[in-house]
Amino acid sequence: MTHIKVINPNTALAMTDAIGRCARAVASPSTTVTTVSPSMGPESIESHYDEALAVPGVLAEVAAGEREGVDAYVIACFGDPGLDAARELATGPVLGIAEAAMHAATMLGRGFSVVTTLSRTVGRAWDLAHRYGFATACRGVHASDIPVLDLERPSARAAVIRLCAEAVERDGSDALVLGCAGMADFCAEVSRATSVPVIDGVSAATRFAESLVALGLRTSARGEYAPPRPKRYSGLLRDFTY
Ligand code: 5HY
Repeated sequence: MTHIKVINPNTALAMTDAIGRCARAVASPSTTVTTVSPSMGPESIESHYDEALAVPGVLAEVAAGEREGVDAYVIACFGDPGLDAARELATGPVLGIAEAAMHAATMLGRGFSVVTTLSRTVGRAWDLAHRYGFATACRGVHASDIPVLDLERPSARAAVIRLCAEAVERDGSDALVLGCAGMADFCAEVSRATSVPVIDGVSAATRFAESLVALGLRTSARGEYAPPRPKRYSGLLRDFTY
């Protein structure tokens, strides 16, 4: 059995449940998927401040996963918060949904569009496209300006689907990346509205994580992702002493 821990870095439990359903829907029968929200953190992540304050919760869940014998992790937030730090703690692979979705998109088309939530998160999406080497393949990042926790509203869903179709036409792209874990279950409807491959990072990251484990591959313990050097952390972070 492979055990994948999917971490929703925000504390919105309804969203965590929806993310869990999407991950389990694509996972192999021989894979156990546990989906969690940390006990600390922002109810949604829509700014650099939110993202920074989501990281300790992500790292606490990875540290707990190492004690639980987890084989791989998925960070289910499109900013991939704490991805590098999590890789320093984890033995198994750690995948961010933005990274996984962008990789998948470039295997399916020459160029992709991203549809995300608030316009203030567009810069972060471009940062990640550059970081992951997809600055050219990413043809556009489009904000729906719908707050993360409003995505479950039917009107919001319809607006996102419309924007996805417009984005693909406007950018002339061949694939579409859903820029929020809260859009994970929009895939089928967006596919019908766009007729291009639509990638949800939660599903892509879950299957990629499974594949890396099946290949016997783990995060490198040498160099940048080597375990952090032991030291004291103080104040609210004293429990993070490594
Ligand atoms: C996400 N925020 O996937 C990101 C989306 C965003 O709480 N889950 C969040 O807007 O960056």
